[in-house]
Amino acid sequence: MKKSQFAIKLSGLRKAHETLLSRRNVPDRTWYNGVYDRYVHPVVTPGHVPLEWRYDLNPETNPFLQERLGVNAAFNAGAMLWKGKVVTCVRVEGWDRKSFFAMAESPNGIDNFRFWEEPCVIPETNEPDTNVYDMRLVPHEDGWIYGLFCTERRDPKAPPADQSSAVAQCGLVRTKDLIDWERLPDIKTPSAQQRNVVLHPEFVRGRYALYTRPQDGFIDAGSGGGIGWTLCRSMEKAVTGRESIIDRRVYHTINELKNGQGPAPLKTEAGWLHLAHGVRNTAAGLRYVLYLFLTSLSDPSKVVAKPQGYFLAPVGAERVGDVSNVVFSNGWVVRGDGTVLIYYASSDTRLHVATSTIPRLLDYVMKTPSDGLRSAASVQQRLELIRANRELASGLSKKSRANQQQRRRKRVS
Ligand code: M1P
Repeated sequence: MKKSQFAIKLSGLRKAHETLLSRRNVPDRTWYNGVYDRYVHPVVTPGHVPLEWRYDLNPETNPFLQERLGVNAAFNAGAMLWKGKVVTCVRVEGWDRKSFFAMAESPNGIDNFRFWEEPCVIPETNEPDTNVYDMRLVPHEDGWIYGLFCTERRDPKAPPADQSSAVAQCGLVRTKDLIDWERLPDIKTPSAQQRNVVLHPEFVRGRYALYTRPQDGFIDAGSGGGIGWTLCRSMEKAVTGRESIIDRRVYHTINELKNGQGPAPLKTEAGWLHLAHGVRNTAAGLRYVLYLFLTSLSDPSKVVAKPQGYFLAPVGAERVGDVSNVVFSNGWVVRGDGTVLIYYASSDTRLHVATSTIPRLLDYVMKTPSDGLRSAASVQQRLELIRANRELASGLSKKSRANQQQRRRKRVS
């Protein structure tokens, strides 16, 4: 390619990139459920990743302006408020299948997400991570911001023919500025495998509290499995006690196969509000959806309300991607104006936002019936709703007939 053509091509790439980054995002008016709003565009995609991270921009060394280190996906992001902006710690996956973390910030949390100049540099331990992903960013009351993420290494016990078995554990970093990350030892729990480990943002009885997902293998059928809960004295050499299950997997529900805590819970007047993902089996493979539940303020391990079914499932284009039929969330924040920004990724490919408020979410969690676990119970729930609506409608029509009569009588007199 001639240098002049290179310059024209590069300027086109820059323009297209800027157009994507500055694109306004608006609520999707074709969607309504009263619980949350969806948005027309995803908030972060592989296309948002800076050109400098993907292309060698030197015409001498890259005369064809080829993409050298492509990005396959930008998804599952931790989130928090930072200096008046919303920051997300995005899982960026390269063409080489390895994930890494990169901060992207937005003034309103809905559009104009821009990556910081360089990705996060996460120090390794003596046992290097093969792959890292799904960071939960947790500002803890001890003053540190913690990043808990999944670290995967090849299973040392796997024979050479098996090149996919992994051991997953919870990697841990802490920071004060989201730039310098101090690596701490991986969290040690009694379980052979850990994913979706999340730090509770406050001390509980003077200890750090963790949500876990104990597993022996791919799924832990033995103990029943579910979202676990455990305490530990220190995050500097975190060794936890026994895990108890606070939200169990249940046959023929949205989380029959597995589930995991999403981001750290939000503190509300009514209790700790939790966002989690549930996984069920289908003939077409696994289906990941999001659900909410509420735990007690005095004991965050005690579930006090849990609506039946899912809160958010993939729709439309969200259904398709690298791992289709998946929504996953590890980040949400409450903006200064009370808006809850829920970051969810679709099909392991790109990141979206849904917005709501604490009163709307609490109304949903506390007034939606809990799971009846049987078809007959589901019919009863629906009958109650239908009959209450019928009564309401007949009450309203009686009232409006009475009002009409009253108006007529007034006219005559
Ligand atoms: O592919 C769907 C998700 O699978 C894993 O989540 P979990 O361990 O709960 O099944 C993770 O790899 C996650 O990143 C991914 O989105």
